[in-house]
Amino acid sequence: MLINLNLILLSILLLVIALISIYVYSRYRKICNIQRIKELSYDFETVNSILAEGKKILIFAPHQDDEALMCAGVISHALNNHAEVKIGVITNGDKKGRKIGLTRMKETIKAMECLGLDRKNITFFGYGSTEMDIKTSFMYRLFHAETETTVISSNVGSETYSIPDSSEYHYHKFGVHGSYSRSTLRQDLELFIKEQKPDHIFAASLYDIHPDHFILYQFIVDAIINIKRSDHTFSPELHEYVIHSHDGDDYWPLRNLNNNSLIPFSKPATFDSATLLDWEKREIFTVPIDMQSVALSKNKKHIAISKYRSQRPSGNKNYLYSYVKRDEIFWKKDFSNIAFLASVSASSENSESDQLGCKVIDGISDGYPRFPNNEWVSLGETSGAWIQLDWSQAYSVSKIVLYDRPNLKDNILSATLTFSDGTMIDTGPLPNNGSSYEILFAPKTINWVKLTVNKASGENVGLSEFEVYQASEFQS
Ligand SMILES: [Ca+2]
Ligand SMILES: [Ca+2]
Repeated sequence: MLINLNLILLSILLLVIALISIYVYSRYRKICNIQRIKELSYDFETVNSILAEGKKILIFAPHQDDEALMCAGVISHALNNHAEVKIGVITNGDKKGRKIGLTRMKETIKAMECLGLDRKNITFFGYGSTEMDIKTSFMYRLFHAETETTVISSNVGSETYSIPDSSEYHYHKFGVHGSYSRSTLRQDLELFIKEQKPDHIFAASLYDIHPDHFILYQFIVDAIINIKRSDHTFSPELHEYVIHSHDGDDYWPLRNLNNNSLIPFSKPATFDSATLLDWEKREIFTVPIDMQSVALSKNKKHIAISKYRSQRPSGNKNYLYSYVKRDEIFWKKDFSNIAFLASVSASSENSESDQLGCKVIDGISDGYPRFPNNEWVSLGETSGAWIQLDWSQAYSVSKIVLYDRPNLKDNILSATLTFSDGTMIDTGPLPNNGSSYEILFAPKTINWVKLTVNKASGENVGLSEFEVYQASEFQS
């Protein structure tokens, strides 16, 4: 009897030891797996270097939800790293009426709270919003209004507004609602950006097909350049993101498959034909681990997007949730370009079609046919045409980037850069499609540079952009 009892106790003891061993082993495997996944799959190097502690991050959203669709990961990473995050929501998303606009503002606040961003870091600007049709686009009509002060009406009114307990930026600054004119938006944007003095600005791309998006990009670029002209030290990096690609929302972003691992954003089929961006040069921001969960009910970005209830995130074949991806992607623009501080003269310019010499320093390196008013076009000139940048002070420079007119007829085949110190550099043919042509050289101290065309094809030679960069202080 005693032997039997000892045997039973021994068996129970062995069983307990076996169960504990299995438990410890499974925990150990799980920890090892997590560590292996972290080591192998999650590269946060780019993200952490940009969204670093103390950096000022400013995110512009054309409509309420854009801040989460392509920047939820950015916001979360930045907050984790103790960077400063501010969000500016420009339109009220009120194409279907004022009531829905007010609802959408509250949805942004809820979604951002999910990411840990305090309400006080969200600013509503209170401008109008429209469907994608360019002719009726509020931002497009504002940008192309007859004068700076011409007032444009949206679907619901002609002045800025916000939710009752939180005034919009213009009212907050001036005590009155701002009338919808180009000068009012310019004033609001410049004042806001000056106040924030961001190191990094995130904004919808020039190549996003929604007019409210790509026009806002142009307003923001104008604002940055204007600020830089009065404060030369202001050199933020602009990171542009695409929400609505030329593929159309039915096709891009690719919808996520159930029970599958999250995929990265794929290249839109129309990307190379519709944009001058280089897919291979995109910045890849891997989203934080809590946004990588395939169990979407636990995925932090999925949860944040679910707060935009008025946009029916579960409807439309899960369109909005298709922005829950393994990464968020951007293209970087560097505003340390000192050409913005120069005055421009040219051998001739087409003033009738607003294709002036100064368009080589407007921050937009594109032209006809997509953006005809953002390039310099000479009046019937080829070889012999010239354009010159003059500064009121001398700079030590070591890099120039030139952009040919993007049309395939007009092309600079060779040119000479002449510098104020008497030196010269010959260029080869510029890429005909308007992509960048970079010239690096030993630092030279100059106060003007002139590009003279030696040989060209086409009838009206020109440039879409002319960038000049200072030598790094470590160069000699
Ligand atoms: Ca330009
Ligand atoms: Ca060309």
